Amino acid sequence: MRMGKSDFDVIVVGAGFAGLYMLHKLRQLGLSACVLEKAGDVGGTWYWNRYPGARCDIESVEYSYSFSPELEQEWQWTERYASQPEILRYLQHVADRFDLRRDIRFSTTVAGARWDESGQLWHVATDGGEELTARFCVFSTGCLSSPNKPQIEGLDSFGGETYLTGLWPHEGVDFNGKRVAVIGTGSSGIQSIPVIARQVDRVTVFQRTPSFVVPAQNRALEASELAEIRQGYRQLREEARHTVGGVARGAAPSPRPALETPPDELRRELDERWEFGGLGGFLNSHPDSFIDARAAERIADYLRDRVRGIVKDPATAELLCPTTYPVNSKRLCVDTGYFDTFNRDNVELVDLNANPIRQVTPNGVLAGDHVYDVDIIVLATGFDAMTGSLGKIDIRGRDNLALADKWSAGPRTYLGLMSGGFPNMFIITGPGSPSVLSNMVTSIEQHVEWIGQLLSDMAERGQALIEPRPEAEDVWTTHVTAVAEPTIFMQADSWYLGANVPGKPRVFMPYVGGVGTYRAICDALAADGYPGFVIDGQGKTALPDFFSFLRAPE
Ligand code: FAD
Ligand code: N01
Repeated sequence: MRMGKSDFDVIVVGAGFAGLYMLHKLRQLGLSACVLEKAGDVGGTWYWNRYPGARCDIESVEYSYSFSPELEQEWQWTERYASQPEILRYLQHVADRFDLRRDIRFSTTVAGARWDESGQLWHVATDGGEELTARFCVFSTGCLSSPNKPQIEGLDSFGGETYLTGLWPHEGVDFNGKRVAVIGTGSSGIQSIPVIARQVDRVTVFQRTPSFVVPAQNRALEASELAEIRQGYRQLREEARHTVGGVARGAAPSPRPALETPPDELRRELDERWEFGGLGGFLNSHPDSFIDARAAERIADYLRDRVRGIVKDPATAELLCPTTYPVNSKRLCVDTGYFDTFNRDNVELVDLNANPIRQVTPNGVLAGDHVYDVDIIVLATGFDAMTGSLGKIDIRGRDNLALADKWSAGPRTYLGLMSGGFPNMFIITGPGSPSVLSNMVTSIEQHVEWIGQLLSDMAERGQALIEPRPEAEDVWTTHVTAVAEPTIFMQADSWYLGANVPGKPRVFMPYVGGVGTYRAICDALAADGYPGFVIDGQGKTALPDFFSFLRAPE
């Protein structure tokens, strides 16, 4: 096999949680690596999403790296759910502590990546016209990193200020005394609206679909609590790696299905979960609620009653109650004071189902027959999830195959890690892996470590080239759809399904099989010599065995 000389062993695209750890891992393996990052610094999600109220919804002691026990012991989280500035400081600290910045080129957008068959290299082109080469290419471009600007007539002619939550200005926004429109009531809207409402003259919330929301119950972390967590940190992390959601500190699943629990008892149990707070309280509460819409409805009833108990105006409360999709079929939102915000005099809710936005005028928003004059429009309108950032890069594999063409009917991967026809190219938390259904740091670490192990095994065996077998990719893609099919995830117009982006194929993208199961599958494949992959033209053909891996774990 003829191999050209490359600038680097590996080029990594993106310097968020995934890219930073990938770089550190590659250095540990003795490989030369370069990270290309569009932003001016590290942080990814936490660099871009600086909107007021932004914070994580997985407890920070778990939404953090586990790869370095020293880092784990020395970093002091101040709150149960850290705010965006604190998470960004953490990632900057990681970059400094492991001296990562010297191999990262900031303010560099990757425009294209082309596989060179004769040289067996990736040619990676930047927006500045530079071309770099590497034997391997890792895309850690993020699942929620391509903000969705809605196509609303007149939006660009608005005379005031317009901000996307996912591209928030570094200098902040002065809301003092302003009239503000917030469009969108998913997680970003729900986190930002209460904070914005406290600063402005008036905020008008434009809601198309209400969200199911549970309280964060955020609080300062006591030193004694942190000390206790640190003592058992290794065990906690190990537990998390084998759970469904990548989280070990969440409330345990209920012993009985929701449908078999008497109503009073269910309410008491859900009250406890409400007091526990966060995603950890509700995510695994009743497994039957993920497969049976009637079970989901019982939990939905509880959450709607909570809304009615908080929001004083009954008509507003009803508008804030979701009724058109099952709870958990979209990502549950976690709030601090969201519903109570609607009891303020300076907050108004506009139901876009009754009064659709007709256009944005130079002075405000025309919805139904009413013009809402505003100074600022905040677009909390979400992301082109999982495939958005990859889709903006012209990625060409063997025979000039475009990834965008290959995925035109939906993403096709083996394990969410690789796609056939794109040799030596990896995706971290790609479609087909648990990814956005989990604590993403747990899933990122698992992918980085698995890729690291693979590269190390290949180096040891003198191997240079890897890609999935087409049959393996078919099996996996079918499996990802098959496990999602019977779940309530298929019953909502969610971004998991690409339903929020006009024209995007409707395919359930993340793997619902759970973090622990998925890890067991990946580990079993690695231990068995990577069946399903072609390595240097050779690969185990034992695809029937592959199915036993799908049945073995848990
Ligand atoms: P990102 O952090 O998205 O980083 C990707 C990087 O790639 C970005 O810096 C981007 O600039 C860069 N990039 C993309 N395209 C290019 C290109 N063409 N050229 C160069 N660079 C490029 N997950 C959880 O598990 N728990 C949470 O509590 C949680 N909270 C969240 C809150 C918000 C507001 C959002 C938006 C997401 C949240 N997530 C959460 C998901 C979050 O995205 C992940 O947890 C994690 O931060 C992803 O890290 P990453 O490195 O994979 O991707
Ligand atoms: O985006 P979303 P997000 N006109 O897609 C509305 C993570 N995250 O940024 O549902 C009017 O959930 C849209 O309405 P509808 C987390 O994984 C986590 O809030 O399409 N409205 C919806 O209400 C999350 O799931 C945190 O009818 C329009 C909203 O905009 C993911 O990121 C915080 C519209 C978009 O909601 C995405 O969350 C933030 C239009 N043209 C993000 N277009 C944490 O809490 C869209 N909408 C940790």
